[in-house]
Amino acid sequence: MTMPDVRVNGARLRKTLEEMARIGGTPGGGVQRLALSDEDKQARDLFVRWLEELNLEISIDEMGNIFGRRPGKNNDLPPVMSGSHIDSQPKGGRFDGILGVMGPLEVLRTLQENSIETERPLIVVAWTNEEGSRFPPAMIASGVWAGALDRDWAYQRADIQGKTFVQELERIGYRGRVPARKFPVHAYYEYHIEQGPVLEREGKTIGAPRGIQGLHWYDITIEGEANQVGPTPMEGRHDALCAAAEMILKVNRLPEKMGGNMVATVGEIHNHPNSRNIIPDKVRFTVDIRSWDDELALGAWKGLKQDFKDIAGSRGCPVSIEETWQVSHSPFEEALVRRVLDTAGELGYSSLKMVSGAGHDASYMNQIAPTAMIFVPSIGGRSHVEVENTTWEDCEAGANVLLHCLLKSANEG
Ligand code: HGY
Ligand code: MN
Ligand code: MN
Repeated sequence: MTMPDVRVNGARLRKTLEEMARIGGTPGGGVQRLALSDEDKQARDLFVRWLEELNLEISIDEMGNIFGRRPGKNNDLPPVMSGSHIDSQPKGGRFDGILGVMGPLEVLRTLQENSIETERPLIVVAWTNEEGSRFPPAMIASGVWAGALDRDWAYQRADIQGKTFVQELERIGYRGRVPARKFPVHAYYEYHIEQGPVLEREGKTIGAPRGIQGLHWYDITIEGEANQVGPTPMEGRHDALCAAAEMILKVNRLPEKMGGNMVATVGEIHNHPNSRNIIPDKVRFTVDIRSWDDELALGAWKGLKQDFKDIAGSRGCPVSIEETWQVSHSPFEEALVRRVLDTAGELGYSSLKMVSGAGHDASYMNQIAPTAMIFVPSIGGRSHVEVENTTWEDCEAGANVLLHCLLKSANEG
């Protein structure tokens, strides 16, 4: 297939990323743009302004998802969509998510300035709260849009201060009236940094994940008995933090115990009353289990849950467990994955087929439409940290692959 001789404007893409990185920029060179925060609003406002400059049809749905639609020659055909997220982790990186929103924006700018029309409409989307750090779980808004999560359940998810998703969505002025409900999509591409070490280690420029591993999130609460640390004998204590410590080491040892390809992590913990001379009486922590093998992950969780109950019993510290969120592994449409690899080759970029260890909105889009992702290397394999970095050349390369994948999909009957 002859490729139109068009490429994105790498300098302009860099400029948009640098401008976005100033919103919520942190002293360590990262960003803090928590979902539905003032910084998220600021970045959303800028993104909407850029969409308006392209005369796109803009719609904001009841989960705050922002869609910018470019008409095609035949607007009765289902559109081709590409997007990711604007929100970040606390002290997160300058590329995670935002590259996948600025990339398709750059593609639309390139098509406009070259007066290139496509058969199908094209949509760029920014999904709300992909990270799930402030309002768990992750990918909550693409999950509601895809019909996998309930909107009212999502609305009531609360942050650590007890503020709900819907209150904050309302506060920043992005609670749209358009129903957050799926519509037919011909193909979905998500452009994203790899967030791992593989592409850099293999010396490849473009990654084409064959899918995303399954993600399981659990919330554990342990009750103990507070007391003065001095006079209280060790015997007979109900120390919630010691119970948690035993459980956390069980999580860490789980992948080795289960064998097979799995990761398990405790990333967040809250200790109460968190005073050095009071025995802790309440601890809450999170469990994140991921594997391509859903059965392995579910089996691992079953055993871990029993371990938690045994530890709680032995320490007289009752445990309560919320099975917060499970999304199965998402194998992408093989033909679209192939298209990413072929397009990279046609453009002269090296490429590698792989699996995504990180979760993405593409997990839910994969339930609605043929889906594929385009990865570019993360320097040092680092992400969700302020030093997250990707070369501008690789950002441009990935955007060129996205440009031509979108053109191919938007021009097929
Ligand atoms: O958890 C993830 O992998 C994504 O960053 N939400
Ligand atoms: Mn991301
Ligand atoms: Mn992330």
